[in-house]
Amino acid sequence: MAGLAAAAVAVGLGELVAVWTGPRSAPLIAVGGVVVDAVPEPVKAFAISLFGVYDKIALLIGTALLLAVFAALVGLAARRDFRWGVAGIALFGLVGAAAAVTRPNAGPAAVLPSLLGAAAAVAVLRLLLRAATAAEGAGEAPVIEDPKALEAGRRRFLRLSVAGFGAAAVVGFLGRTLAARQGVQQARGEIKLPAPASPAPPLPGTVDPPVNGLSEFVTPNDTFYRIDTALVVPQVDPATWQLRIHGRVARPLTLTYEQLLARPMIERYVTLACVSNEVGGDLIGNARWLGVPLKDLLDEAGPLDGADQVVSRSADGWTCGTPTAALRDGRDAMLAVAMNGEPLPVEHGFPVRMVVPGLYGYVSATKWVTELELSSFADFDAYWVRRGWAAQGPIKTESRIDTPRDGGTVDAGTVVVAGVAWAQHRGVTAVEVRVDDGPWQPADPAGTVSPDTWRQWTFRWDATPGPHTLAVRAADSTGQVQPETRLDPFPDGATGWHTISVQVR
Ligand SMILES: Nc1nc2c(c(=O)[nH]1)N[C@H]1C(S)=C(S)[C@@H](COP(=O)(O)O)O[C@H]1N2
Ligand SMILES: [Mo]
Repeated sequence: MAGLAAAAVAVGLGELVAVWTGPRSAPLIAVGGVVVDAVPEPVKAFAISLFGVYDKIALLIGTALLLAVFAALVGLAARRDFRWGVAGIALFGLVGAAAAVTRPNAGPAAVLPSLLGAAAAVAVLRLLLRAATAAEGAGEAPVIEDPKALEAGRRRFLRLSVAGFGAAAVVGFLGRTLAARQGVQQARGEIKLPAPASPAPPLPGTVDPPVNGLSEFVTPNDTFYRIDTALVVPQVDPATWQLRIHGRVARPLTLTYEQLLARPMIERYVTLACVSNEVGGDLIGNARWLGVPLKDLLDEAGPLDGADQVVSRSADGWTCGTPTAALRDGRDAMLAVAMNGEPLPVEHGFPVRMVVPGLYGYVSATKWVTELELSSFADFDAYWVRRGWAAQGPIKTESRIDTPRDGGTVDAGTVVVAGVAWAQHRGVTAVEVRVDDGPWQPADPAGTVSPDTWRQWTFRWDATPGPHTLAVRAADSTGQVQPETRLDPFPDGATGWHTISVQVR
């Protein structure tokens, strides 16, 4: 109990100190961040398949549980000899401090939350163990024979322990509250978005076939998938935000948020997709983005010969490598400031992120972006490339059945099968559906506004009673038909036909 209370105080105080030293220096977040960066691919894939988008919460709970076990052991050892307690806590404090100070962009002050937390933990452990010794009459203290005094001692120990947990909760909560006040929601609310110089095309009604269970053409911000390595969402103040374009360029330049907003903006529908998306998965969404064309900015900076990779960095030190050619070949690659008519949601990269049609997010879609360094593929491997993912990440042609649901039951007769297909920047030209072992039959691709978005599709199926399988495949404007071969997402995106089973009654 004494060990647990001491650890709780350390973590709580760490949260409070991290208000000044930065949220990523808090002990649990710092250690969790090191784990995120270090776990091998199979473990990560397993964790994501088990916990999905709750993988980060699961990691933090796991880290806290391990800490709790260790803290209880330290408490037990300290009862024998207090020096064990000091050593155990010091070890943990040092692990936290080392994790915090080695996080990207961390200053020396990042060690403080863990070290001050550890110091407080030693004091709490000392206090509680004294109380426990007095209560038990163990060790050097005289044995208390009086049962009443023994009971009073126990109560005192319990009271002190509860006070310890309470104090931990209060300082931890205070830290979290103060940190939230440093957040950027208010600044985000005050932003006036400029009108686009080149607006998005109006959406024809035909982009959204009226079928229950079919994904909407435009994904609302609050249900848009979120994938990143950030255990705490970076809070980047637009008032101090700057983008540096440097490296292998003739004319390095720096832009403020105000300068960015003053430039002519384009507005486009672009479908983002994650390379980790399984066949049939939902790590994909389509939004209307407002931003400054990256081509113009790069032309101003003047990339030098051989600068074939643009390395972008985020406020929290994540890195991404994008082919320079993809940013200058005329596609609508942009530094986006708005998503579906609102300033970017904080978890989707506020104040500025990259959006590049046709490339998976890990090689193109840097959120909270602060830096573009012109480099080369030979010179630099970005975050996921270092972990074995492909350096080049063009999005593969894929398709998905949204309705009926896999494993569902439908009534015999005409069933509208519907879903989405995508081949960003090439464009989906045809979709086909196969029932059981029958022939491939053409589905109806819905309306579209650009090759950079997904395309909904429908297929009228004359369903007969019994069990059936349905498969879908798409073709893109290059004439390529989506291959049957099932490949896992690692290392450059999944392939294979989405196939579902339905029962017709
Ligand atoms: N700063 C930062 N940007 C990032 C990432 C990240 O981990 N950190 N993940 C990328 C990946 S893998 C994807 S798929 C997209 C997802 O963007 P979204 O969360 O807005 O859907 O963001 C990209 N941008
Ligand atoms: Mo991703």
